[in-house]
Amino acid sequence: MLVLPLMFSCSNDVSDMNGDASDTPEEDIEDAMPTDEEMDGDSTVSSPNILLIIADDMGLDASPGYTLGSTKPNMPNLEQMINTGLTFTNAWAYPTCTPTRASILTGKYGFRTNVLKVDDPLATSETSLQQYIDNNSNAGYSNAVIGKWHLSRDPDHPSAMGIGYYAGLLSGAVQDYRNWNLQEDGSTSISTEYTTTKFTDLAIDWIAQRDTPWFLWLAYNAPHTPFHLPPAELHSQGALPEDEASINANPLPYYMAAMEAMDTEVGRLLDSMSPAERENTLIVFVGDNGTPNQVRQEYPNRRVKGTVYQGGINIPMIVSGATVDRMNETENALVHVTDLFATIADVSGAGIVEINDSKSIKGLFGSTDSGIRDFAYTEIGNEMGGMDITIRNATHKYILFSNGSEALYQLSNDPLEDINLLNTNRLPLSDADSIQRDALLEELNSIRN
Ligand SMILES: [Ca+2]
Repeated sequence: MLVLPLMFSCSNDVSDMNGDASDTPEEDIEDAMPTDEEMDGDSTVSSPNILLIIADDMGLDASPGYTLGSTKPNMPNLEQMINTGLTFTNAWAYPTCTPTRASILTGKYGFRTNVLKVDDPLATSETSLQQYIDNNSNAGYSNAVIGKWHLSRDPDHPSAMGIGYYAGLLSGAVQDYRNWNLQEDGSTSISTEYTTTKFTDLAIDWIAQRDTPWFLWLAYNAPHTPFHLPPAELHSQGALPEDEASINANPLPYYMAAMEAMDTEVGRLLDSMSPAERENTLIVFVGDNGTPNQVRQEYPNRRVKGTVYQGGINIPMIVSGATVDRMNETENALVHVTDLFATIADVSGAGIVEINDSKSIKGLFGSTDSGIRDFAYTEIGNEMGGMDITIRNATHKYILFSNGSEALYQLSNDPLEDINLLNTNRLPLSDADSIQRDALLEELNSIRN
């Protein structure tokens, strides 16, 4: 009989819950010893540039390349990435911004870093992906983070985490996309440029100055709220009314417009690169969490951003460019945003394929036959110190909510989680479902203990 701890409490200090910049002492990253493998040993590409594009609150139902959702933005540049790359259908993130970003940056689940919900600050004692590459790759990568940080409000935090150049938005959102606090090199100014355009300009300028391989983490705050009408030349949604009542009455076209504007600007960024540089660049496009409730399409009400239901955690992930040989293919393997740490380190020649909670998915870029994960895990903390946690395998998904209630879904038949197999009117479980639940609980215990 499996024994599952029913309540996993977050150990967050209360003083850290309001998003200030205080550091919490944390366990250090466990050193994973790099092997002596040659850099790029299994690739024909030499030290590719790495462009990680993070979209903010772009759910699967709003993403080109995914069947869910009937209204899609016009995103020709993302569609080009899909047509020339690999689309992951079972990528999981955290349900909100901050823990997803922390898990990419550290390769660790949130329960290990105490970054479990929005505004939890990431301790500077953690080793960032950029520091890891600096310490373990001989390729001389330069790195930058441009755009939304949301891992601390301390202007010096990106630098303390080993980011070579940081410019963008420290906090989780702007009040106005055309009037916002721009942070650059530790100093703050007011920018009246459209954020998506400004982040793109900063990225173009930074890339143009590189003379070594580079890793750019480009985190747009689009299409996060506030819903708004972007500059007309950047989108195809037309001259929508801009008053708040109209936007609130029907936010979907504004949400679409913000994604289209992002895509237009991504196109401008890619066009700024020489053909050779672009060819030698791996592009990872990923959403940070699911769809906001106001603009959800097929997901049930309130089973969206902020929850561990599929609408909160199943996010778009598309890889294309250097090191990606599979063209216009979809991949159903289970992956987690935490895996981007090991994947990007692997691509950079750091000599690892697994570290902390992170497993490199680079093998999938060229081949279908690599089982990276039998299980995927994620979680979300709440203000009361509790957390909802979930784990899935190829067919089933188990959720343990902070109040102790449980759910089990057969995702392979029930992708929108209509039928909780643990509802009393459904019990007892079939033998087959029971075996799946036990396997999920066993793995959950293994992760958490
Ligand atoms: Ca987000």
